[in-house]
Amino acid sequence: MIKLIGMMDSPYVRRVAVSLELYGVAFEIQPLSVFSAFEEFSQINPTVKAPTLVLDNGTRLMDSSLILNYFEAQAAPNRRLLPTAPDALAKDLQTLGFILAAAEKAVQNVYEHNLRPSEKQYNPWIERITLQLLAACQEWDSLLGTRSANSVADQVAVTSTVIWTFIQSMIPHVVNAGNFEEIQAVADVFENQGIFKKYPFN
Ligand SMILES: N[C@@H](CCC(=O)N[C@@H](CS)C(=O)NCC(=O)O)C(=O)O
Repeated sequence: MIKLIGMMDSPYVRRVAVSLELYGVAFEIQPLSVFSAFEEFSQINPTVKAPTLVLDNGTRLMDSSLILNYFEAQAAPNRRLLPTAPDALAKDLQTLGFILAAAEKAVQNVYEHNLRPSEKQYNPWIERITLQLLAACQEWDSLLGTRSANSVADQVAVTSTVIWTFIQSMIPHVVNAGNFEEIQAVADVFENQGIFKKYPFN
């Protein structure tokens, strides 16, 4: 059975779990923390990056987008989460790029505050990543505003929802939800759906 290694407090792990459900792929989760289970995790993947996905033949995939590429490539047409037409695909990849940039900057912000002692924090760096995070959210919100409302989950909806929930759970004081109505509206629709509830952020 395919194994997904990582915990649902990682939006990248959650993104893969929800997507695998939507693809109809059977998998089991091994909920190892990249921090408290470092040793055990490193025996599966010495770089200790979540998500790590282990295929039945032992091949280890990592980086959520690479993992999803693998499954998107073999999804039946009615299960695909990305369009195939080049223009529509480019549009969705553009949106995903801004969402993932926001995710990266949000995770950097969380690590900066949670992993580094307060006397060692470097404010110019925090200011830089905050500017980048807010710029990414602005682009992300505008691009969502150009899509027609849809309650059928695709990759943009999945990624937008899990990253937004992560940001609003971890650093709501940095990213004011009231300024990003389109992103909030998408999250409100999808967090109420069964597949997202099956893999709650925690
Ligand atoms: N670009 C990667 C990011 C994955 C990532 O940074 N995961 C975090 C958990 S949220 C992690 O592995 N942190 C431990 C570390 O970087 O040492 C992806 O899309 O999978």
